[in-house]
Amino acid sequence: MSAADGVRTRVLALGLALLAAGVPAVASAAGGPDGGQAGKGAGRGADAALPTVSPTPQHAERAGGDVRVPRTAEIVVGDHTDAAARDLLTDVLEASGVRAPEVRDKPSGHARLTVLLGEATRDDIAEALRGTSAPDHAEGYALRVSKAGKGHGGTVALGGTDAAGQFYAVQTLRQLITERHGPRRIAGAAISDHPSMPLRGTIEGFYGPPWTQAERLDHVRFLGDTKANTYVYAPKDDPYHREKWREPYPQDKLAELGELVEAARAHHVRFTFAVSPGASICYSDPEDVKALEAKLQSLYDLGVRDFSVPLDDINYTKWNCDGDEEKYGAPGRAPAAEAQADLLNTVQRGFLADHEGTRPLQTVPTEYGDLTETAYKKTLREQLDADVEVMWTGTDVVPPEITNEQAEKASELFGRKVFVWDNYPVNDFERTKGRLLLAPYDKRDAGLSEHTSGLVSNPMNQAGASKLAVFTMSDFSWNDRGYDRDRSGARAAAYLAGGDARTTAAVRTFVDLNHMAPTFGEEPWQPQAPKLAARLDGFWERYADDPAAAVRELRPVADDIRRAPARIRDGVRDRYFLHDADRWLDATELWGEAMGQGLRVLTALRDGDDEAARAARTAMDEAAKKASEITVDPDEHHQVGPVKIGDPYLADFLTGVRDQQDG
Ligand code: LTM
Repeated sequence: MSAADGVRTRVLALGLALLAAGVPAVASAAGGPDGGQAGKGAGRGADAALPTVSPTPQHAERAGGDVRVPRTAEIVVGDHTDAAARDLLTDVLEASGVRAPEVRDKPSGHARLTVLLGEATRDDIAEALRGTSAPDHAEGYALRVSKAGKGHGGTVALGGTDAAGQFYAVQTLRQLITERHGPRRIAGAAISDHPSMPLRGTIEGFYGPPWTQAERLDHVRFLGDTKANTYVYAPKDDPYHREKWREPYPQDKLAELGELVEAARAHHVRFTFAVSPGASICYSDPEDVKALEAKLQSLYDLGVRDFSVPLDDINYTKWNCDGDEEKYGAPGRAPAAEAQADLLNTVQRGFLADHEGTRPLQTVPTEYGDLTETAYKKTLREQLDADVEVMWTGTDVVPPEITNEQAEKASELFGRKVFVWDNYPVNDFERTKGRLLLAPYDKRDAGLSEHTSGLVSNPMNQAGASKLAVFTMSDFSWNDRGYDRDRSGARAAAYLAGGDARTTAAVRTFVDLNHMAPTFGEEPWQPQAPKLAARLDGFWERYADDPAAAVRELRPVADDIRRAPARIRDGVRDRYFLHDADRWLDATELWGEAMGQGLRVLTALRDGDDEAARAARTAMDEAAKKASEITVDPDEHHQVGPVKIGDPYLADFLTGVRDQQDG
């Protein structure tokens, strides 16, 4: 089995788990431009709500009753049917119980289910779309499910504006198939959809242990599932990306990159190769420019068509060679920008212009995290080729918020719409020590799509654990105006849980305990454990008032925490997530145990049973001690330290119990 096959198999494993369990049925177009409520309630009829689709479609509505998924079906393709979309469709139908769907270039006329896949303008597709229009927008699609007369069968039309649009139409269809009440059914939907932002996805741009090849292969498949189209390869600790940027990749590494490029393509993800020469380049030396282009060429030869030359985290007020001083003058912000613009323009106007199929160059300027006008930004704005995409992290590098006003200002400063590199959920900086960052995306203005060219997440050292946050970021970048943080967070948990309700609830408990997102400053931009904090808020007052009731009310919270790890280990099929979360799951179980024992202490004290109180206290302290001794794996985490769970709330609660006992 090839790696690409392996990736496809995993698509099935996860997508199918979701299909098998059925996705929660709620209105899918809420908040979209049309704001349409898709239906009235759960069920199968023409009046029922549609299943939730993520990312939220721009426009979705009920078009009729559900269509039952039969044992046999035909996929009708044409000259312009996208191969990746066709393969995914085959997988989706097979996973829904169709035996070996037949791929044909004309319908036989007696299939129970016919799925038309291709460009939206193809005659048969246009007719079957019955007025559901494919938006005139890159990567857009139209989808319509029509029931055949009084029978059980029907037709599904999947029409893309382009090849990616076809793939996304199938990703939507995957989520319209449910089996909530008997046989699997396709919801009778009419959807017209397109992304709000042209560039969406992730940049592996953190310090510390880079992802493994297996994690990256899994990740590009995941990005495809969330309709994200970009993965930027920029791991700071790949020596050939930064320090040894002049040196070619060794053959084995090149082979891995080639495999990744193919896998990304199979999921409509643009593998974007980044090489970061800024720490040692001599801008004025033609040999250095040649070395850079040779590196890009080696990746072009593997099929890469998207490139980036990041210039972040370098000293730009000193030159690396005398030649630069001769050419650009004494070091300073403006000369640095001039030298950088020269280099980037050479790549854009020379190398990329000469290489077929390439898209505009991307860069990260050295000033990437503020909104101050400087000689550096002015020079870059005036001299950098207008086609080059410029990244910006938001204010303060790890921004507490990104507003439309800020993005507009950044775009003015750089003379183009900026491409947001959002440092979330990255956990390579001091304040993230011992943390997984799992909260849904938040505090980014609806409307950012009008001021930016795209959004990528800089994720955690842990690829699998990053999926929860990245899922919600993909949702935002596809449809920022339709984004709803709670709905998206719930969908992300359900995705990981394969649609199983109990596992989804356990994942959400775990997310709450790992909710805090620090900034570079003192104040976190996402609070820790908001649900737990709310449950503990006022507990001691309530306990003083009515101890039995207070303990009774808190008991399910402790039980949920203690049981969540086992449920997650049992119900989540994603081995990358389970691997990454392992130590945090261990700690969660122990904290849950400690909290439960703490409640026993309180009950025993109330009953005047000192012996039982002492025994529970010992068990509580032991569990808490074990939990606080668990540390991160230094091979997988840049910031080493004890793992953090629900801090400080859990530890504070135990302190409160001790105070009660010790008087
Ligand atoms: O954000 C940028 C452009 N550069 C670096 C990242 O590589 C790093 O992961 C984040 C978070 O520490 N901060 C940066 O400044």
